[in-house]
Amino acid sequence: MNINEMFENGPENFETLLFLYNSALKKVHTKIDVLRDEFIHIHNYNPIEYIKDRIKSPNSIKKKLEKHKQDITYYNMVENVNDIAGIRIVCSFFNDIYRIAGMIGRQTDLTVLSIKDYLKNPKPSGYTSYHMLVTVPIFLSQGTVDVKVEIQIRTIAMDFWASLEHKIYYKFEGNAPEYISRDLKECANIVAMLDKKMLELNDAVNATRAGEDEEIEIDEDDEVFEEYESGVEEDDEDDDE
Ligand code: 0O2
Repeated sequence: MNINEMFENGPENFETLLFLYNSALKKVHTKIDVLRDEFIHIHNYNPIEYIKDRIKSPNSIKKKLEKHKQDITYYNMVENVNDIAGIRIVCSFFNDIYRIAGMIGRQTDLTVLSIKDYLKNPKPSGYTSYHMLVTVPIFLSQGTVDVKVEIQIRTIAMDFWASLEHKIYYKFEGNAPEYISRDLKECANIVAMLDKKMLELNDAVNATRAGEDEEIEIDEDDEVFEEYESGVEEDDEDDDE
């Protein structure tokens, strides 16, 4: 049951709406924290740099409805504004994005409504990120309601670009001169290159570490190991005498 069904034609006030979206945000945030902790526990590696969450401001909700030529009603907010509750997961490396998305997708109490993969298909602005629209069940005294949360997953470099691009465009109220859009697009290409390079470096370091670990792991042909083994045998012989 979604919010509009639960309240038969939409919630009666903004506070109810906020309460529901805040509850959903808390639940998904905790879920991601647990997945991160489990990942560290198993792999001794933290793929997440930081997590941010926010409830969309009333003004931004209004603007979005206006953009979609919708009346400003609670019903329409629930139905048509998908990112009232939003969580952003900022991870270290490009491949962590799909790893995290996979972990979220496998959560049986979340329903994935849609996925927008702006990594494979960047926006014309140069924007890259992985968006998942999910619903999470919130258990209330009069029943269970499914609340939408938008999850954005991106690297630190992508987040840096998106934050600054957002600020620059905001200043121009969407009417930035052509050279600004072109330069921002160019910056997005640099960000993509940076992410690729960082991933390659990380892979190279991991490969070297794996090699070192192999060396440390007892190599039975190793001279030191042979000496150690022969020493043990000698001791045993001594003991037998
Ligand atoms: P804010 O301030 O982050 O909340 P929709 O209007 O949601 O039905 P849309 O906009 O195509 O359709 O949805 P999409 O692609 O999932 O994008 C929603 C959010 O992604 C935006 O929310 C931004 O957070 C981010 N985003 C999308 N495109 C860009 C971009 O070109 N630059 C930057 N910096 N962010 C982008 P809001 O509500 O626009 O903004």
